[in-house]
Amino acid sequence: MAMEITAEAEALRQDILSKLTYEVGGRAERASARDWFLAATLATRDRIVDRWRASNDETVAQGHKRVCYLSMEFLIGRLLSDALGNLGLTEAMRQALDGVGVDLEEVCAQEPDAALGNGGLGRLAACFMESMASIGIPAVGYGIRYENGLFRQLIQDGRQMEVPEDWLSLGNPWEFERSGITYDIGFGGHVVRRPDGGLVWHPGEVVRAIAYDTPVVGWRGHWVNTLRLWSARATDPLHLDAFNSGDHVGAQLTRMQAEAISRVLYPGDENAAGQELRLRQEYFFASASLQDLIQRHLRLYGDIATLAEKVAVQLNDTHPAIGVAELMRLLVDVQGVEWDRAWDIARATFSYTNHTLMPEALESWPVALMERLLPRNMQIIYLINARHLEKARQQGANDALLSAVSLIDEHHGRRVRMGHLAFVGSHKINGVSALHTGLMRSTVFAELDRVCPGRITNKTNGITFRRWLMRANPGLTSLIVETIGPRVLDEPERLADLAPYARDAAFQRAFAAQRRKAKESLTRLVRARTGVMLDPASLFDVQVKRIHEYKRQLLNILHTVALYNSMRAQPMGSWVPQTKIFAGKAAPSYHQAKLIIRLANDVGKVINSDPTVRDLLRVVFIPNYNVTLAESIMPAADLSEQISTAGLEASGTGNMKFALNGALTIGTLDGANIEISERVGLENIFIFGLRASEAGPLRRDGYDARAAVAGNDELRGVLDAIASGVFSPEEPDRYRALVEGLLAHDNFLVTADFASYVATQRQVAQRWGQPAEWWRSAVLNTANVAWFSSDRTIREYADEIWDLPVR
Ligand code: 26V
Repeated sequence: MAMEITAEAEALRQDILSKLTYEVGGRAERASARDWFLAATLATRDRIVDRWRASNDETVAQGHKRVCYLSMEFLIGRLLSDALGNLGLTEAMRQALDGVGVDLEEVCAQEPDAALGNGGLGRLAACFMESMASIGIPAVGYGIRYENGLFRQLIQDGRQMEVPEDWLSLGNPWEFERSGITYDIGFGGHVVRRPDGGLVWHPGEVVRAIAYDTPVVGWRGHWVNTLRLWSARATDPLHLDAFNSGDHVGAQLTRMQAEAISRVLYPGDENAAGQELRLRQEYFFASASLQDLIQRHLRLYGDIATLAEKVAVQLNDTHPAIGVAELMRLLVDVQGVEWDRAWDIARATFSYTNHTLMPEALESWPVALMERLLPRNMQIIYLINARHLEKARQQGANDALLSAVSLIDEHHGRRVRMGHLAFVGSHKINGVSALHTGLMRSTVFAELDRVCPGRITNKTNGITFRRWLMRANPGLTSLIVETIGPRVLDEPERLADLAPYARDAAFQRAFAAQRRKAKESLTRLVRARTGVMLDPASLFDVQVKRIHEYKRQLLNILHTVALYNSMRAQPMGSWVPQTKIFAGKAAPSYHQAKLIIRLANDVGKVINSDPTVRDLLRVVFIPNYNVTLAESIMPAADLSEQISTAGLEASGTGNMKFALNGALTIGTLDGANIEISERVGLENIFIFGLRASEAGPLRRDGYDARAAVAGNDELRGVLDAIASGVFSPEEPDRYRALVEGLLAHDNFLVTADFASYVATQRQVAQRWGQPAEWWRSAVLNTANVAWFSSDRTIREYADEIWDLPVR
């Protein structure tokens, strides 16, 4: 039956055809899916631009305060389906494309993921941008337009291989190049004193930052914000001097060195990179962003003194922390503001979010490098530090306290502590879950909290429900809307209205049917990408996130092997058929994490080809985890693995995505798991293992893994199998060192939590065997996690950090 095409769809169809002809230069008869994607995106973008201008105009006319979110990473993924959904144009676009014989899903699938981030920190920035637009908070996200985002992961013979991700190679229809918005960024050189006593920096090298703007559409299209990403260009692109003097190679090298700044995203994640290029990236985007927001402020208001009334600058971790010194330089050296006034402005403007307490992720830069690359900024850091330490001394700080709060670490070669710089330069410092904020106060920032009390505050993370429920799981969304009405689309708190249906057998069946569909679709995807055939009737037990020792994928693998051993010992036992699903990238230089990926793949290979456990257990590692893959995985998970060593996962946000889609969590009392358990209730979550208050001391005082293993036959059997080459018959010693390392120093307490984890997994299997109970818990998870909407998180930032009127 041909549906009548709406006027909106017909207008879209016309526009798409016109874009195809005049912008893409194609013909409908011969257009590729990629051509249609470009045409459809350009037509969609046209429907955003007027709202974008209106949002800007209103901000200016009303003199609204604006949030500038400075982040090295924005892990935004695909934009077309998100923009269509927020504009309410999904169905019209489907019809419009149907009209030219093209499938909307196929068109959307052409879009490469904008993988401009590593993991949690970058994805949080993307969810926050969407929420600020949805709430109508004027905001700009400032970052770097990396030509190569996070590497693409291939799995070859079980091992991770990295290939460059060139998301821009076919052009990016979303962005507007702003060739008129450029700033010069200096590096090196020296500082000279002017006759009037002022100081001027003469950089030895100047790189130009060019703005590229992408619109960020909020829910229902009411408000549109800007993602402004900086690209680096050589100031003298041809280096004519060098070129004309015959040094053609030298000229190219200088150009490449300048443009290297926005070439590639560091894939470090929780591991401070330490290279000069990384510091250049940090300063480059912090300086460009601050110059940009100052210029705009002066254009609109003409008075630098009111900066903090009109702009709130949020530092996403310490990556933009050099901005504290840079704003002081711009205020004092360029704008001529007197130091103390400038410092008040800076502190009122900045606030800083910490995302990890892992010691190896805490950034610090050698003083010598800073002096060479950013000589004036280094002087300013000394001046900030002198005043900061003087204040502390007046408050009675002794030498030990002074050395702990100093911006300069004198113990590891002289280094600038970027977390300290961000802290002293901010009026608020926040953690990302209740536990994490508490640990900030009692550990890394304990001394600074004494010297500068009252600044630390908690803002538990959230996720945007538009992407992670409505777009990722349209089937479940329809069911929810049919059941409790459409208000839930605008008011996530309404999800609580589902609770009364948790025991309703018909609703449970409908809920389970949606899960089943998502599992079937993931089964097809896994088969296409890995050749492994899954059973959608089995329990899908999922751990997807960056591969890191503290996240303990190894613990999950050990349980997998334990299960395998038990099933083989009693193949006729009454087992719950299970599927273990892993995905995630390891930092390319993180050998232990890469070995864990290899082990997961090797274990999968042996188990999946063993006929004894054919219908009982499957293990798959899905390559190249990214935002788009996550959108297929979240709706298909029955069990969400959140099993980090307690005290080490700052918050987690995958945990929220799973729970929202109705997965039950097996997890430690870590990060936001604690707050999830408080909301869904302990009967609807599987908590196990040591608590942070136990794990912390145990790790510090040294824990004896050998003793734990000696007392646990099951664990011994698992480790013996791995160490002796059961899963690597072609190279029996492949995992011997890994197992011996675990016994010698089990830093992340894998063996300590093993017994508790296995026992809790047994409870999971039991609950799965009682479907009415399982699905009741699943529904209650969805019903009870509305608080984890990033809209709620953003309202808290607006209210308690940014001093914005909350709408
Ligand atoms: C550090 C570095 C060092 C240099 C190389 C590149 C790079 C990239 C990222 C990082 C720090 C990553 C910190 C991070 O992602 N933390 C995660 O933040 C999430 C959002 O708050 C939170 O849910 C996770 O628990 C936390 O691990």
